[in-house]
Amino acid sequence: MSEHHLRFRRINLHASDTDLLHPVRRYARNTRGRDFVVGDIHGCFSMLDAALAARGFDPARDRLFSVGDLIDRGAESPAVLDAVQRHGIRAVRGNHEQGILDWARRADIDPARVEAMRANPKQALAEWMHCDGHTSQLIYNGGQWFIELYCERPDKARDIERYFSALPYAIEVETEHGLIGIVHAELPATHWPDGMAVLRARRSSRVREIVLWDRDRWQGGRVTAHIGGVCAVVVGHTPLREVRVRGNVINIDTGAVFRWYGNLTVLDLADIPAMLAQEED
Ligand SMILES: [Mn+2]
Repeated sequence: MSEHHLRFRRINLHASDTDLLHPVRRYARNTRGRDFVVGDIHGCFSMLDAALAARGFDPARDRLFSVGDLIDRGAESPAVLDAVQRHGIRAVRGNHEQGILDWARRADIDPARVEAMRANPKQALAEWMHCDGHTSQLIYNGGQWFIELYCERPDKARDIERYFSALPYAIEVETEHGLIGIVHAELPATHWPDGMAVLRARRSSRVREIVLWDRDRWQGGRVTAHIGGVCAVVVGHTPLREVRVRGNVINIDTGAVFRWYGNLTVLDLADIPAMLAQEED
C-alpha cells in the first residue's frame, strides 16, 4: 500500500472543519502505470470492483481518480473507506460528500435522538425528519445510511466525516498530454489556473457552490466554452446516457446508481486526446 492509501487515517482535522488545508491537489505524472478517472459511484462499489477488474487495474502501479459523489443512494455507501483504501481512490469532493459534512455540522443531533434511533429507528427517523430540515434534506439526497451509521457506529461515521472534510475541490494530474483537471460539476472560470487561484483564496464562496453543483454546460445552457490553461477537465454530477464532451470538458457521470439508465464509466486519461478530437458542436 502506498502512502496515499493510508493518508486518510492520518488526517487530524476536527470532524466539522471543512476549511481545507489543500482545496487543490496536484499529482505528478505517473511513470509506472496508467491513470484512470471514475464517474459518480454513489455507493455502487461492487460495480467499481468489476469495472476495475475488467481493466486489469493494479493499485501498485495504476492510479484511480474520482469526480466525487462516492456515496449516497447506492447500497454500499457505508463501505466507502474500504473501497477508497482497496483501490487507492483519489477523489475530489462532490455535493454529496459536502451534504454529509453540512448535516453533521448543522443538523439538530441531540443525544436523545441518537438513543431513540437505537431503540426504534423507523419511528425516530420519521420524527427527526419532521422537526429538522437538514435531516430531511439528507434523506431526500440518499444519505439515510450516514444517519444510521452515525447512531450505530459513531466512530466509523466520524472517520468517514474526517475523510470527506479533507477532500479537495479540484485535482490536477500531470500527463504526457498536459495537465488534466478534475472537479465535481463545473469550473467557474474560463482559465484553469484562474479557477484554482480562486478556489485557494476564498472560503465559502459562490465559486465553491458552482464547483459542486452547476449543471449549465449539460442542461439548458449548452455551454461549449473551452477552458484554457489545461488539456481537459473531467467532471461528473449531471447523469447522461453516455460520456459527452463540450468544449474541452468531459462528463463521465453515466448514472451508475440508476441501473435502468446507465453504468459506471472508468476513463483512461490516455484516451482523452482522441475524445477531444471528436468534440461535439
Ligand atoms: Mn453530484
